[in-house]
Amino acid sequence: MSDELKKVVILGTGGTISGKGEAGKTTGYSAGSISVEDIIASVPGIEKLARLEAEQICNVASDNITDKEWLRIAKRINELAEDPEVCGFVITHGTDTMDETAFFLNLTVKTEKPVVITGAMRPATAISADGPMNLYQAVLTAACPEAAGRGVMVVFADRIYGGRDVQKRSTYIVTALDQVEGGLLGVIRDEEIRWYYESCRPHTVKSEFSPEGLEKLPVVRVLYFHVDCDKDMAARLAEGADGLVIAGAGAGGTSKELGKTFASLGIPVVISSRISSGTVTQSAAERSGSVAADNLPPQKAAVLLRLALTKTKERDELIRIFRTY
Ligand code: DAS
Repeated sequence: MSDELKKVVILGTGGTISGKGEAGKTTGYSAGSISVEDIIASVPGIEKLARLEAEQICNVASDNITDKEWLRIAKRINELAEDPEVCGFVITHGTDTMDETAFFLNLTVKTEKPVVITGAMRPATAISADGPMNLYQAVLTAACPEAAGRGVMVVFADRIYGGRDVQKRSTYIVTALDQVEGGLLGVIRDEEIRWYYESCRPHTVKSEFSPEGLEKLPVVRVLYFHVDCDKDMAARLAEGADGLVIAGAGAGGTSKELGKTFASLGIPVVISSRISSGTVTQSAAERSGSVAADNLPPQKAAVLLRLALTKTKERDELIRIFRTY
């Protein structure tokens, strides 16, 4: 290993990339069974890309990730970023909630050094596991000087996505991480990275949010609207919550009876769409005294609302925040 190589820190959190199961199979495995060191050891040639230092934050399926892990990862990256020897970060993570973690970190890490999240759709013990290639490409990206200042990225199946816009779009295919609208940040072919687009929404050092001083995040719940949705459901979910996100139909629609309850809940309500594509406008949200999620899907609107509520409960301020990020 050459001393001239840059240092990349890999933070392991679990997921299918660290999953073990019946040899060759892609289902019925246990996520979070292999350490981050062992995943690294399974990737041929990765040691030529960077000096790697591994830290195991946790080893869980990403459905078990909580605000505690988010805050821990953000604070740890902010601390390690001070080290001039460290040039970038990779986080190994389950794909189920990878899009939420990517957006949270995009808004809370305070460094221009590349932060790249990756994972896998097939466990390490499957035929043609995708984890090793994804990790190789993630380290390549984290060590790339041109990756600096692009916010938190997700590297998956040869593509580089922005943390704000990436979503999980399939339950099984190896290209499950994708985005619906907007451009790809870049693509990777062997050791070559081609850069294409950048989001114009502020992130990392330009974001007003910080993990410092926070031990937990406000409680936000999500109501998924459907035909015959109980009109009292919003009031039930609002009990003990700091904010509510509605996954409305179409451009944020709900029944009149349900919509009428939002203004009297006593907590901020953000309207998104269950379609996970396209925008909800503030004019539509205005009718129920709510805040529009813009083009954020419900789970990402919840991330932004939780962070926004660490600063304000004022509707005008929340409208500004959702227009900005
Ligand atoms: N087991 C799931 C998770 O940890 C799926 C995955 O990683 O692909 O999110």
